Amino acid sequence: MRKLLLTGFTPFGGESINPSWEAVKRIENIDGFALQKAEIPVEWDSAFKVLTESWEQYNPDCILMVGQAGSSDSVRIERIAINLCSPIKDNRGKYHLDDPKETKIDENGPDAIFSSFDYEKISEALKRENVKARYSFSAGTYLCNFLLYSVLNRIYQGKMSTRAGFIHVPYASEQNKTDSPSMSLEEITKAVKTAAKNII
Ligand code: PCA
Repeated sequence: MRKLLLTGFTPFGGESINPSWEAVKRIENIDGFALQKAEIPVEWDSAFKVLTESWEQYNPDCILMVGQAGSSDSVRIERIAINLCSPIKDNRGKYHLDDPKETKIDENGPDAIFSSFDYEKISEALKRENVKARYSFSAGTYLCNFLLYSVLNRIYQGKMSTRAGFIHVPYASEQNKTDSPSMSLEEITKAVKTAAKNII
């Protein structure tokens, strides 16, 4: 059986929940996969370390990371990660590398790396489940892009066969964001489960 590592993030930006982790938490099993989960802190210096610990311990065939994209009205299938971090403070009030300027994730790494999951299969499966979803060609320049780039770069540098990708989910309606689009946690959980099932 294939092994899947599924991750979501802790709350950030003053929120009390992060729908990405709430959805991951609710998923108990995925047909065809042995499932492992990790909650990733919204902290530049520990996010990738926490994911790597689970990676090394568990040696997954696939990694699906999930994050919240508050402004989005649909599930975003992230196709690419870039080697750049904006000077945005994390949950500890810190910048990437403590530098209040734009920084690279890996000084010697490629400018961008494509996700390696089966994005077409995921997109079609989400359509079948009537989940509003689209491709996205920018995961931003904050922790989500940082985590996706770090994972894809480790696979690339290590010539590993692990398949990895990222989906962004909207706010959960339970977060009561009256002026932003949202989806119910139930719908978001269905979306994450469907994406995970079709990752490969
Ligand atoms: N979303 C943020 C970081 C954590 C999360 O859930 C992002 O899009 O970068």
